[in-house]
Amino acid sequence: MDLAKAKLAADTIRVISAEGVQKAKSGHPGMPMGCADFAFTLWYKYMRYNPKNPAWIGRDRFVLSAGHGSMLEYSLLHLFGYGLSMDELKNFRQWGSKTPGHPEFGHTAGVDVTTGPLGSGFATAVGMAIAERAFAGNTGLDKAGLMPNKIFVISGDGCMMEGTTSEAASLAGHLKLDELVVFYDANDITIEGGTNLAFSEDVAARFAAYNWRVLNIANANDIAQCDAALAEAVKSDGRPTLIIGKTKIGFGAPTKEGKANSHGEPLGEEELAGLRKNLGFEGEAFTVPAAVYDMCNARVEELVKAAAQWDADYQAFLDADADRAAKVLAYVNRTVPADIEEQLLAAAPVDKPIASRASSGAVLQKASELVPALLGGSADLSPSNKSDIKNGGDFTAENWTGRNLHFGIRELGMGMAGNGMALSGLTIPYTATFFVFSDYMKPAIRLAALQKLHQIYIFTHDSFYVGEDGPTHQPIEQLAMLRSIPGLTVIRPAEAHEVAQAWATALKADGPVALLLTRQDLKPYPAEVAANCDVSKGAFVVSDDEDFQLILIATGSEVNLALETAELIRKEGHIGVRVVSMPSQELFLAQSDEYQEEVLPSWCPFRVTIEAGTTMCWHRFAGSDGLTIGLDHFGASAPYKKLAEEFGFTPAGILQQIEDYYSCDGDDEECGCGCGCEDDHCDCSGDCDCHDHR
Ligand SMILES: Cc1ncc(C[n+]2csc(CCOP(=O)(O)OP(=O)(O)O)c2C)c(N)n1
Ligand SMILES: [Mg+2]
Repeated sequence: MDLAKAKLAADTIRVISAEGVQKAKSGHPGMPMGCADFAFTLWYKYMRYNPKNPAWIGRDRFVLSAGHGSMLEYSLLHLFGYGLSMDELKNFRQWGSKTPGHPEFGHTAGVDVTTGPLGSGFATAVGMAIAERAFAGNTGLDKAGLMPNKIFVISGDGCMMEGTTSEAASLAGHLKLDELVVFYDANDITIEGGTNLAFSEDVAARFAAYNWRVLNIANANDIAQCDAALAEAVKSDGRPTLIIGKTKIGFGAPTKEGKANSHGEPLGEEELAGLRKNLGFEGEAFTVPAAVYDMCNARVEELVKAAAQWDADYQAFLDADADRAAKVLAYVNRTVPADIEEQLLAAAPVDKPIASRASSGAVLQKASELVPALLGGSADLSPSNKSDIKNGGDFTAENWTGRNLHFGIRELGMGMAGNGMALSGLTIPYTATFFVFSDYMKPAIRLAALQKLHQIYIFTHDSFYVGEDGPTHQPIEQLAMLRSIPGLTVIRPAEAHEVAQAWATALKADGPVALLLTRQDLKPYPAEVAANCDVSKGAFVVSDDEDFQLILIATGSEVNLALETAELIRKEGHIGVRVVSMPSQELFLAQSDEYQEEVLPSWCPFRVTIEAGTTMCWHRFAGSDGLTIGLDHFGASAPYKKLAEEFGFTPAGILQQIEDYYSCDGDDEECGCGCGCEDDHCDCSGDCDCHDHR
């Protein structure tokens, strides 16, 4: 590598990054300026990628965990042939640009992951490594030497401080994910000032304890030193690698270099002019010296050639063995058979009451047979989550073919790893824990939804019916939390048929899906009800009277309760009732207006929703006059049957709440109007439809 030219290229990145931020009047110039030397060296000499095919399977991955330094990535994408134009760089952070404030997967070609929440990129990279291993191990591509892929990460002080990094690093060290090479931009600066304000641990010792190899770069603003460290880093010693590089934030700026004020605001015209002068960039703004373009273009040519060679070798690998090829394609295409629903239904245990976590476990066995790309695990709760693939083997440092991951008690790390596994494009991951601990995964779930990542969450113990473990383990508000995340599909199946269909829907989805499953047994639908059940539509009728005047809408374990309540209402000679199972609000809302009207006709305002969780977000279906039955307080520690009684979750309890709400019973003598209600101010004729007169 011509060091002088490389230095010119790194300086170009600094200047363009600072100019982009200046023009946008917002952004983070300091990090790209400090990391330009390392990043350029990596992209120029070590990383394997194909700008002509950004999704190339044989590529190394680049993860900008310090996502605020997005101008660094955009400058690299511009220089290395991804077609990100200079106009886009000039349009940094503007409406409609390909250069948003933080890198966004699926928005800008070459961006392999959305980052911004610090630590998330680091932890996601661990999942990418896991998925690539699973793919390579299960297909034999590892033994053929065709998957030498590395995952390169650039992280900062913030990433090092975040808890998710600790979880992920611990797991990566345990699994000996030696394809991970993480650069730690140790500039000792964060927003509030020096890191000594809040951070004094020995990061090298910490990572060594995690079973990482730690390399140091005394001055990572020196390209030769970056080169030497990378040369070492790409030679595996069987452990993941952390390169701690000392840099100066805002390197090259006359007064702001090394200072927190270069972190997150434009340098200012004067300081920018000083930077340009210091680095010898005194022409037009946003200009790349021809020598830099030449250097990068030449490298791109080499990279494209190398990728073509890999493609040929890969094709030969596939051509040599049809079974092997089929297996590879099952991962690459994440193939799900067209008749998945029928096959899963046939595997569902529908002959006796069974907890939905257990029917899910049974269905998972079949699903894993049918979908090779499906693999996952739990945060130490697989016996409770029923999330093991029996006979799937354990995924370990030594066994890459295992389909059961053991994430350890690291829910957020697990969530982020799931994202990385989905981002790899090579697996359909699932992750599992008690539903209440989805709170610990929330930032990862949000990022999954934001990136439209196809993965499945198995959340069991989904309500106060958990029982004796008490309120810490009884989810209340988590349903509303999940439903509030745009793009996440939440499915709470009522029994085993619905569980099978929920899995089929989840496997066919194109974004994240959460399955909410019970600890307690649930009665299966009789065959005639099961025949009408269609989870993919989100809601459907499970019991109906021709002359129904009241609709009970329930999810999950409360569907049986609604059915029993309906029987009670009928028996006591009240009114005709319809019962609707609504396993997924999102899927129902995605149906046509006609279908929604068919299930919940607007002429019927008498609607009661029943769900063992917060009532928040149910008025949308109950209507403003409807009754929403749920739990708007924390649970308690007791056997679940006792809790159900106390909380009114029995047929009699539900009926009572309905009667209380629609309180007019037609024979109250105190009412002067003759309609039978208890309202002294009532002036209707008694056959009105108002709240007081139902
Ligand atoms: C989870 C999370 N918390 C807070 C922030 C806001 N934030 C953005 S950058 C930053 C400081 C990061 O410091 P460092 O990683 O050292 O970056 P540098 O200042 O060196 O560029 C903070 C707190 C964030 N992006 N993500
Ligand atoms: Mg820093």
